Amino acid sequence: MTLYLFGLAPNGLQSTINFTAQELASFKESFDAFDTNSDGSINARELRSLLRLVGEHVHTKSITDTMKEFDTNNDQGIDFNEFLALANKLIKNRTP
Ligand SMILES: [Ca+2]
Ligand SMILES: [Ca+2]
Repeated sequence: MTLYLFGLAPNGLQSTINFTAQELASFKESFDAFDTNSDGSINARELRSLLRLVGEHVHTKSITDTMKEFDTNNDQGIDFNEFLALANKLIKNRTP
């Protein structure tokens, strides 16, 4: 089973992200694990531990940039939909 999610890209650009239900479930688990204060979104501090764990550079600038790039509704947090777009990018980086 594959789910198709549309409209996650910034600036209204349409993107297609294909994840299986199993992947989605594991992303939800990761999301909950990183959302340490359980407010339903990943803030800059939580994003920092996330990026560190996946081995991305963790300069303050890259945290800010990543936050800016994926926080499409500008509420200073990465909600689950925004997190999926981030996960999609991280996966693409790993498997060219
Ligand atoms: Ca949080
Ligand atoms: Ca957001």
